[in-house]
Amino acid sequence: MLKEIDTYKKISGERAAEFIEDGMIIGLGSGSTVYWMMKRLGDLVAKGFKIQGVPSSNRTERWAEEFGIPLTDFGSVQSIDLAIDGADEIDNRLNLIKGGGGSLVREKIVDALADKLIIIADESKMVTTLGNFPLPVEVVPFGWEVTARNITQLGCTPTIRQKNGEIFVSDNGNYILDCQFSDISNPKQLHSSLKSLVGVVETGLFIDMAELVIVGCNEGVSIVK
Ligand code: ABF
Repeated sequence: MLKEIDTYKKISGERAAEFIEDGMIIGLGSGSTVYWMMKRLGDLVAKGFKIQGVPSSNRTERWAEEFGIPLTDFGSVQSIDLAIDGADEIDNRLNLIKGGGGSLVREKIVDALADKLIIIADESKMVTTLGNFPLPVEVVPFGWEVTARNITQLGCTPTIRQKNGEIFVSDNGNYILDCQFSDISNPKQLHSSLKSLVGVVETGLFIDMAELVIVGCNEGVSIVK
């Protein structure tokens, strides 16, 4: 039996699959909400839809195999028709914090190439101002302590992400600093300040990228544009 929040994720993910058309190249995001979209996409493929997916994480790639979704890569495709991805926070301008799952770099590369980006999420992800969720920042392992200290100067407390007592390593072999700001009132400026620091690979701020958000809630879904 699914918990309420998981039901919201499921209905959001399943609804997103309705935007997929035969013949599309689909950017496959990451996370538990994306799982439900991919399950539905697997049904469409089984019905004969000729779809190719570009995965944004190793976990997504494994789910694609499980659901029989054919995959392609950037060497073979020039563009992506539609990307569908999850998020950790979404503000009312549809700016996002992503990267809670640790795949922010690949997600950003996939999502940025897409003609259209749909975000799927349960209602708890909707916020007025970003920043309650610690901002994930991917950094190169070499000298990460220096990079962390430089990030602190921007007004936050960075924490090196750990998993099972070890430093978490991203799909790209990098580390992630989870950066707690009091709030993020100017996401564009913060993103650009972070990106200017040596050692920073990418931030989890996805600005002006999402076209619409499908929010799973008690009433079903609501679409935010
Ligand atoms: C990914 O999945 C991440 O950017 C984000 O951290 C997460 C969303 O989580 P979920 O769908 O599991 O709630 O898209």
